[in-house]
Amino acid sequence: MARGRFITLEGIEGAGKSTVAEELRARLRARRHAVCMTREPGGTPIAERIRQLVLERGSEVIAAEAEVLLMFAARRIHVDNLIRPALERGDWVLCDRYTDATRAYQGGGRGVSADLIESLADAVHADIQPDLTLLLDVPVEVGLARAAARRGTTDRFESESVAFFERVRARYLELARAEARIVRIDASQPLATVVAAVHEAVDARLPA
Ligand code: Z5A
Repeated sequence: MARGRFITLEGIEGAGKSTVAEELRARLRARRHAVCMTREPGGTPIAERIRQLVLERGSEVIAAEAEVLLMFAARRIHVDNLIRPALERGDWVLCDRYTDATRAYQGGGRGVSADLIESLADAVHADIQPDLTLLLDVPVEVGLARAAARRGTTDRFESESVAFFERVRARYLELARAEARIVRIDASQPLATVVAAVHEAVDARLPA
């Protein structure tokens, strides 16, 4: 059995990752691929418990380095229990956020050193790298307005400043310039145009 394909979706909040992932899943299924859709932090019962810890707002300080360690702990559990087995069975895995989110949020947003993040990435999932990353890029004000229109309460990230999200977006754009695996898509366009660009990128990079 050939290894499946691993596609990650990235971007600031409200960029449209979950919406686009659903559209992509439907298209891949119509092409008879087995698809496993998942998200980070989370994706397995224990990793989802870590997600809750890291997103909920509380009185205890969670230092940026502690946040990085929690993200990678959840990621290792997710990789071992869900992502690697799915790829080994030949599934296409669609993951809403992965290590680029740590690079952008903890690295760009919070200033954690790239050396620490890269050494953890190497230790945690050296053998599991995305085949393709779709960076849904929107101006911060667009992403935040979309997210605010839909939201109930705010979590630890959603309550961050505009300046924080500008740093996150800037790091994502730097990563896209540096890595051929990452395709930047202008996600401020109408949804149908964004979805068409995503399908085109997948067809071009990962031909059946
Ligand atoms: N995080 C981290 O810090 N480090 C890490 O390593 C990882 C994560 C893995 C998880 O949040 C938080 O964890 C995240 C980063 C941090 N926090 N933030 N910010 P999440 O992934 O659960 O939540 P999110 O990224 O904030 O998701 P979101 O707000 O749901 O965004 P989205 O999935 O990209 O957007 P959406 O739900 O598909 O769309 C939002 C709305 O816009 C919705 O009403 C859509 O109908 C609408 N939409 C979508 N596309 C369009 C277009 N093209 N036009 C108009 N309207 C649109």
